Amino acid sequence: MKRITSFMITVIMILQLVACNTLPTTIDVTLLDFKYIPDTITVPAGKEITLNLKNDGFVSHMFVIFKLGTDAGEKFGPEDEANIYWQVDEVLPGKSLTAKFVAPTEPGEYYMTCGLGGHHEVGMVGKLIVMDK
Ligand SMILES: [Cu+2]
Repeated sequence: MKRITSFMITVIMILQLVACNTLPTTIDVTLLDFKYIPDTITVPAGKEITLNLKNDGFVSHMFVIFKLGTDAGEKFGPEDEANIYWQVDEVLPGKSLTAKFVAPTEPGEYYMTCGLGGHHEVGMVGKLIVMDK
């Protein structure tokens, strides 16, 4: 019984290791009016992330990641600038863009939104989940 238990623990540890190592560093996100698909992305902490953004909407969109523990509150505005971790300024409608950023080293759930006029307010938000490598 003890042998089976330690075997199971080993299997679980290996599975966790495999799961962690397979966290993607290339992410595809489609921008629509007014949402991100997917709206939750998971990346490994501290790794360089390649973000492929495709705007299938009729208006421009941004991709803004906030610092841990901050969000845009009710309304996105200039007062939020200090809380921005990283951003893509603008993806024009019908266009694609690839950008790279280094994921935060601190694991957690980071708030994402679109900083263009009123998009945050109509729910163009998402979540970046940073996991320990
Ligand atoms: Cu937008």
